[in-house]
Formats: sequence, C-alpha cells, structure tokens
Amino acid sequence: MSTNTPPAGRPEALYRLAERVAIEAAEFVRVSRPPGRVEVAATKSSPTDAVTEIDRATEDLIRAAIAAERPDDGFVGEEGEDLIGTSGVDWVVDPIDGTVNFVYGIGAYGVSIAARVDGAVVAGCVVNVATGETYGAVLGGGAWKTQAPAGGPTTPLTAPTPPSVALALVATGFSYRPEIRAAQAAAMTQLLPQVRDIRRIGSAALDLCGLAEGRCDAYVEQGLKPWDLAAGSLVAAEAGIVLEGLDGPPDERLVMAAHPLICREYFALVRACGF
Ligand code: LIP
Repeated sequence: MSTNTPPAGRPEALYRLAERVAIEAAEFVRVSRPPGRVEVAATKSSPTDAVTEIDRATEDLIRAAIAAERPDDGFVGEEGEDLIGTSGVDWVVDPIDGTVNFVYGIGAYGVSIAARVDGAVVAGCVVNVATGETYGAVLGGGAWKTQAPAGGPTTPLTAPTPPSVALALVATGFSYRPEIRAAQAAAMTQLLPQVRDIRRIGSAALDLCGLAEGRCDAYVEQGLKPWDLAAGSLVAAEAGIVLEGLDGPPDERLVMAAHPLICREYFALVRACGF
C-alpha cells in the first residue's frame, strides 16, 4: 500500500470526495453535451443499451480524480475495467445514469458515485446533470439534497408518509434485453391496476433519490447493475425507505423499495404480480 491513501477513510471524508468529483463530472457532462441528439458510440447488452463517448470520458475523469486522492482504492465503473484496490475502499460509479435520456436530451440523467468499505456502501452522491440538484447520504448519517448551484442550501431528506399501496405512485424501469422486458411488462400489467400509476423516468439513481424526497412512493426494477443502484439506494435508505431484493438485499435480480408503512404489503404485491 502506498503511503498516500488512508486505510479506509471516514465515511464523511469519502462523501466529500464523492460529492466534489460528482459535481465536477456533472459539469463536464453538461458542457460536453452538443445540441440535439448525442451520437451513440457503441451498444452493450442489446442494440438499445447505448454508450456515448461522453459516458466514457466522464468515467475517465472520475477515475482520475478519485485515484489522485486515493490511489490504492478499487473502482467499479459501468464503462471501464474493474480495478482491485488494497485500501478496503472501492468506488462504484455510473458516469451517466440515464444514458438514453442523455442521448435524446430528456432532462433526467445523473452522475452516481458511491464509496464502499469492505463491500458495504457508506457514502453516496447523485447529481442530476439537467437540474444541478445534488443528493447525498452517509451510512447512519442521513440523506440530504442541495439545490443548484453546488454549495447552495441543503435540505435533509425524510421520505414522506405514503397514502396507501392502492394510491402509491410507483417508479420503475425495464431491461435493455427484449426477452426480459417482455416478462417485466407482463408483471407490470398485473401491478399497474393495483397502484395509483407508474413513472418510468429512465434513471434508477434519480428514481431512488426521488423516493427519498417524495416524488414517488415506491419502486420496483429488475436487472440493475451495482453502479445504477449503489448511491441512490443509500440516499433512499437514509431517508427512511426500506429496500429489499428477491431473498435479501436488493441486487440485479430484483430491487423493491417503499416506505415502512406500506413496504410489506407492497413487496408482497410486487412478488404476487410476477416480478
Ligand atoms: C439505466 C437505469 C434505469 C434502467 C435503464 C438503464 P443506464 O441505466 O438507470 O433505471 O431502467 O434501463 O439501465 O444504462 O442509463 O446507466
């Protein structure tokens, strides 16, 4: 281990680094985006799973900024190779969560940076590039939102009491793979008549931050990668939201999230609908 990196780092210090880099990266994305539609550089899991050169350049910026401060940390990013560290800290990063929105110019895409210590997320920051809003959380330290511009007033986030499952506004998303999407649509056909409505914003990180601030009441999605989930799930959890997966913590197979007052009923409904 070099002498430059503290062994694990206090969550608050890791958050400050995540926030600084996320704000810098979000500004890079904002100024880099050309007018109109952004060119797709390549596709990944399917022809609809797009990546742009700006996704790649943003992840490079984030990797370099974090390595400059903490050269012995690991890194798991959507667009690059995993880096195994020696400090016990690794960073889980989606440089642009909501890439399709970014390509089309729909104002819901964010930079998501989370820090893990020995595999547990302890700090997370999501910056909505289109609005400049910054969401943050530290494990056991609460969640908050900072209005644009960066450094503006910060508001603690506590998820509001939901009306009921039947009146819950549910955020969701779908896989890039057609065969999985078809099964998800079939399950959603069962769920939709039993809740207020759904919203498919196109960014899991912003969906989870939206749960924390009451822009929706519940969430369900399958197929999320660690970088889609890491920072936003900490913001939601620290705002009082309960998150569960298929048989334990949320993972790629299933993410369900809701306020404690409705989570048991909602989770049972989601499973009964076939998710
Ligand atoms: C996106 C997720 C979203 C999901 C999309 C996509 P990306 O991540 O944030 O919730 O529904 O299919 O996976 O690909 O924009 O980083």
